[in-house]
Amino acid sequence: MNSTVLITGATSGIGKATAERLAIEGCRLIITGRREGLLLELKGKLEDKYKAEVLALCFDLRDREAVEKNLGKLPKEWAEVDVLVNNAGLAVGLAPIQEGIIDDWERMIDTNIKGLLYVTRCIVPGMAARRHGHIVNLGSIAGREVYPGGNVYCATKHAVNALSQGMRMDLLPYGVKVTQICPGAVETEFSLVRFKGNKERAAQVYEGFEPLCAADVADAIYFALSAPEHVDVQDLLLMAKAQASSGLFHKE
Ligand code: NDP
Ligand code: 8X3
Repeated sequence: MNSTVLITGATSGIGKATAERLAIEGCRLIITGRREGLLLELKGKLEDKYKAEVLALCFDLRDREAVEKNLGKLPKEWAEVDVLVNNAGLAVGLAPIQEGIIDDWERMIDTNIKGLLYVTRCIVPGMAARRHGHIVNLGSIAGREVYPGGNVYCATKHAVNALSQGMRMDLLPYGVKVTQICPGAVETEFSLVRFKGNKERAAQVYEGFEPLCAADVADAIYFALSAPEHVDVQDLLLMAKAQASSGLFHKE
């Protein structure tokens, strides 16, 4: 695949695994995240191990000015982005609505909805002008169902679901494909972030069954990206064999 791919949130989990998967496939990669050390470590690995061309951009995608500064005018040789993977996102807390922490709600809304929109607004006009491009949005089973305590996180992923459909409609005349990838439980830093660094609480989420791993999701993303040009994998829901719905697991 001879594509230039921008992946948000590549310092960990699904974004990192997708960067590696696409480097193996010969893509040029723009990787982003806030943790500069991890971003540069990944850049070095992709360059050394896979001989990939990599541009690493360190910024917080909740900061609109920072997004515009970094992505509004990419260096000339990186300006034509073929694929945008809107991956960066997080859940913070699992409190019932009446006990919710408003700062946590704002972190989720600002990252999962507003940050995704800021990035999309920078990158997609070029795709439309070139009549070519592919957007991959990381939705979730949490964008299809709601579970107790999931309130605001689920709302942000329902928003990603709506935005994916809206983007597809608006970009239809421009030949830009839009794919939503909706995983169930994937063992990444997701639960560590949700439970604010509590490793034991995070580990409990994945006890008793084999969850998806980040590479499983990266494979699904590659499947969508490698479909023939006339095919758009619009929506892909993938779960561990031991998960039937957001709250139903077969644990042993
Ligand atoms: P991780 O916590 O492992 O990775 C999240 C990534 O997002 C990190 O690279 C992080 O980078 C980046 N990120 C978070 N906030 C910001 C920010 N403000 N600015 C820039 N980058 C940010 O989680 P996952 O890999 O699991 O999650 C990736 C996506 O997949 C998310 O959208 C999540 O909602 C979704 N998802 C995850 C599932 C799961 O069970 N794990 C299931 C379904 C969907 P840094 O901290 O360096 O900024
Ligand atoms: C992450 C999966 O079910 O924890 O989006 O919300 S879930």
